[in-house]
Amino acid sequence: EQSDSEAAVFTMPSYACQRRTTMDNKNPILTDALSLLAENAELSNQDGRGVAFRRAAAVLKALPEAVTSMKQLKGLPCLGGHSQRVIKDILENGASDEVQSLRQSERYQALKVLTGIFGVGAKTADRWIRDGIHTLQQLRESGHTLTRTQQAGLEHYEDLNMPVSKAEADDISKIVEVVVDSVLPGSQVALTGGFRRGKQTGHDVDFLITHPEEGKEEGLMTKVVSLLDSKGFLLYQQMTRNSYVESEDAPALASFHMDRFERCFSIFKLPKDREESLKQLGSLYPKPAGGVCDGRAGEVLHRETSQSQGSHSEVQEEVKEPKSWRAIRVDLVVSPFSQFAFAQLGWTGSKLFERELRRWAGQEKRMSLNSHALYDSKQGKYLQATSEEEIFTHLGLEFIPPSERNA
Ligand code: TTP
Ligand code: MN
Ligand code: MN
Ligand code: MN
Repeated sequence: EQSDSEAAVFTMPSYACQRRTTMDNKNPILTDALSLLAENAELSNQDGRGVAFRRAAAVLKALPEAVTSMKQLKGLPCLGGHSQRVIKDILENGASDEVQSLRQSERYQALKVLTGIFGVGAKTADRWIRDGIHTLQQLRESGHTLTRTQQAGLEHYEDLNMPVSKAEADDISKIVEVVVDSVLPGSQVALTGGFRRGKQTGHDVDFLITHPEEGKEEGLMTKVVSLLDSKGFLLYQQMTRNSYVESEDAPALASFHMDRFERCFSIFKLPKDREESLKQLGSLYPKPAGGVCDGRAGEVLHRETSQSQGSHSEVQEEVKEPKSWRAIRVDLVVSPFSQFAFAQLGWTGSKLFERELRRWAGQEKRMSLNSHALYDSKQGKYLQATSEEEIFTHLGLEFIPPSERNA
């Protein structure tokens, strides 16, 4: 029997990018509570408080075992008074009153519902709530003008709020690979974001696309998106241009932190039946003889199609057929090959891990890191890298693989 005085006292470095955080969280009740406080702060435009709660949650996510007593925490960084109070409440009473009442509050629930619409952020949701709008029904009846993005978000609300499975992410990967390869043979498509960190579900699927010959990737996004669209795979798409130019001088901070790749925020229309995806790819698949084929696309053909079995045997005229597809958020990013390592590091996440990497770079190394480049202010020059490992080395950090960036 371990008494309080014998329980291990934890220690850890203060930046999340100095720690290994797997998906195996030993303190989910504590971290859920702190994450909810963080989310509420973010939704209330209190970003500073939000980050503080995110950092506290991340410290607990990195612990090797469950916390049993407050004494174990005294050597840990990033645990402010408020976070400690919440942890103490949960350890002593099994729950935090503050978190419970927040979770049940009308305002929090309305914020969740409204920001659950693709294209609606905290500011918009807050404005609507002040206009008395708390539900989707009230929003629809309000006559508020919605952006094109918000209209799509509202239309596909249910699907987009259903977690994306790894199997669905893999199905979309195949489609994107076939389409990208047919537009520009030799291109590389990499799954990034949460799925690269080993998550089993996500709110979207993130892809990074490049080509080993620098410059060949220019204009690629437009072609990929129009081919996806013409094959019937897109319900919505919003493209933005690449405007990143490396400057000889120290980059202006504001613009340096903005991501400037060719990118596309989209909503995919994924057939539930995988055979249907193949039919939709049509002549792109299988590859015409002599075309470049890396063999991976071939897997699509041999996948199980259990969902489709028997679904066409009986047609009842009066019963509405269940929807044969599902809407899924997909982010596509095109990166020049020379920036690919930075793009990969910047888009793999987690968001807190990214934020901490940039904070480490600035505060500890006088460097600026973004998804394009690493600038060293002391040497007055950009540092090149062809792998994530090299970037960690430039930053004086031990390499942390994607599966351990779940801060
Ligand atoms: P997300 O897709 O939002 O998050 P995620 O993949 O970690 O988790 P989820 O399952 O909820 O999808 O973002 C992925 C990474 O992309 C994140 O580390 C931040 C980065 N990113 C940018 O660099 N620029 C951007 O404009 C956006 C939206 C994300
Ligand atoms: Mn994602
Ligand atoms: Mn997300
Ligand atoms: Mn994303």
